[in-house]
Amino acid sequence: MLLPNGIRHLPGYLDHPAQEALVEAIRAVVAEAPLYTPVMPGTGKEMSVRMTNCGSLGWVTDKQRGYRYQSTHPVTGHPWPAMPQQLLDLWGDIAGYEKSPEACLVNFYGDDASMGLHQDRDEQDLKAPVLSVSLGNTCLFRVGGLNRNDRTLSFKLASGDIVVLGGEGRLCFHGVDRIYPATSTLLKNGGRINLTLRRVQP
Ligand SMILES: O=C(O)CCC(=O)C(=O)O
Ligand SMILES: [Mn+2]
Repeated sequence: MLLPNGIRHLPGYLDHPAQEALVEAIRAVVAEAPLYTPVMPGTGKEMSVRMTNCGSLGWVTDKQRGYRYQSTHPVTGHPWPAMPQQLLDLWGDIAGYEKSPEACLVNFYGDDASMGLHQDRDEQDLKAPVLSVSLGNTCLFRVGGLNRNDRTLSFKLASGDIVVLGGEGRLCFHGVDRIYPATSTLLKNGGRINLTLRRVQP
C-alpha cells in the first residue's frame, strides 16, 4: 500500500516486553494525571476518547477556549507528569529531529470509541514529525491528503505499531474509524491506547 509522502507505518516496531513496559509507564502517568473526557470547541460535544498527557505541555480542548497546549491538567490543575524515558528514546530512534518532544497526548479508546478525520495543526513547529504509538486492541486507521475531501485510504494498526506523520505528510488528515474488540491481550480490560509524541514550540 502506498502511503502519502512523509507518512510511515512501522508495523510491530515494539516487541511485547517493550509494549508491557510502556503500558506500565502510562499507568503511572494516568495515576498522577487522570484520564478525562474532552469536549469539542463551540458545541461542547463530548469526544468518545478519554485523554491525558505527559511532558512539559499537553494538548487539551474545551467548549470555551478550544484546542490548545497548556502546561497543566485541566481538571487537577497540576503540571503534567514527566515524559517516560522510553518515549524520549523512541523519539530519538525514529523522529530524526534534533529537538525533543514536549507533549505526549495519551488517548484511551474504549472498544466503541473512534476519532473523526482531522489534522494535527495546533503545534507551532510543523517541521517536527508527530510520532504515534498503538497499544492494545487493533484499530482501523484512515489517512487522507492535505484537504478534507481528498481520497483516503485505511489500514489496521496493531499493538506495537508506530505511525510517523512527517515532512509533506505532517498535515495530512487522519482519524480512527473503529476499534476491533479482543484483538490483543495487552490491556486487561480491552480498548486501545494511542500515544502521540509532539514537538510544540519551534
Ligand atoms: O489514535 C490514533 O491512532 C490517532 C490519534 C490522533 O490522531 C490524535 O490524537 O491526534
Ligand atoms: Mn491526530
